[in-house]
Amino acid sequence: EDLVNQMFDDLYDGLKDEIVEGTNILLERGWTPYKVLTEALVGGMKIVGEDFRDGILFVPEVLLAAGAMKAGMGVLKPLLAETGAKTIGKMVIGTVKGDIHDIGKNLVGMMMEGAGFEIIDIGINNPVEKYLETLEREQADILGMSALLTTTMPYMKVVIDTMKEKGIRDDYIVLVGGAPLNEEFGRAIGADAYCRDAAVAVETAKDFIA
Ligand code: B1M
Repeated sequence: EDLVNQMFDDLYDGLKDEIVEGTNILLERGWTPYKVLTEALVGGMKIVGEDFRDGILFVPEVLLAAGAMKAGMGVLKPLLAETGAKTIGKMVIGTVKGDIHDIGKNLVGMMMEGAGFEIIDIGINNPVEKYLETLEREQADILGMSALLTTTMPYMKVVIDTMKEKGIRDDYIVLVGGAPLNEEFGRAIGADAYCRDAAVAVETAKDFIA
């Protein structure tokens, strides 16, 4: 699709209004919100990520791209929310300490909400205390942690180890995700599951809750 390629360019250039417009046009053409999300927005962000890695794009440009991506996600959010679905579980989700990446986490939250979960989003840069106090206060079923940096992903183990020390590890389903993680890492730190993407997070959460 020409429009999708145009949206890749617009996301790359951080053009919010154009991304909102492109998102709406794809929806009008009958694309499902999920397809717009994964193929146009996440697809575009992948290109941004590659050029960021290769030193072609820098933080200010990537921030603009992230802003445009969020604007597109804003259009899709209400559409992904299933109407009238009763709550099937409660999840506390946040990005770990030292890490400010939040797009993936937000996306997981959106999709989980759409599938009928209640989401308590505690944002970015979360110390272990914040996770634990929120889990307890909210009487949540699931803890979701996100990390995008190889330097911050070990913090997930700090959180899980602290839960073990306090004897509350098994009170919760612990799901982890983020681009640098994998299945093996999830197992090694004692999470219940590693979730490759938002759709997998939804399916995994449903399996555990059932
Ligand atoms: Co950053 N950054 N960044 N960045 N950034 C990466 C992660 C990087 C891979 C880029 C690169 O070099 N190619 C690299 C990390 C390298 C490494 O660790 N080895 C990197 C770096 C180095 C940095 C800085 C250190 C750069 C600097 O300052 N020199 C800095 C760190 C700041 C910090 O956190 N302390 C930094 C900053 C930033 C911006 C602020 C500019 C911006 C973030 C804006 C924001 O989030 N609001 C940014 C961005 C946008 C990226 C890339 C380009 C895109 C990330 C993204 O949003 N992807 C990223 C490149 C990449 O990932 N390839 C990069 C789209 C999103 C939908 O995917 O987050 O993977 P993702 O989420 C997926 C799955 O992973 C999964 O589901 C999601 C949806 O399918 N998932 C979960 C994620 N969390 C989950 C939680 C779950 C379940 C599934 O819980 C149950």
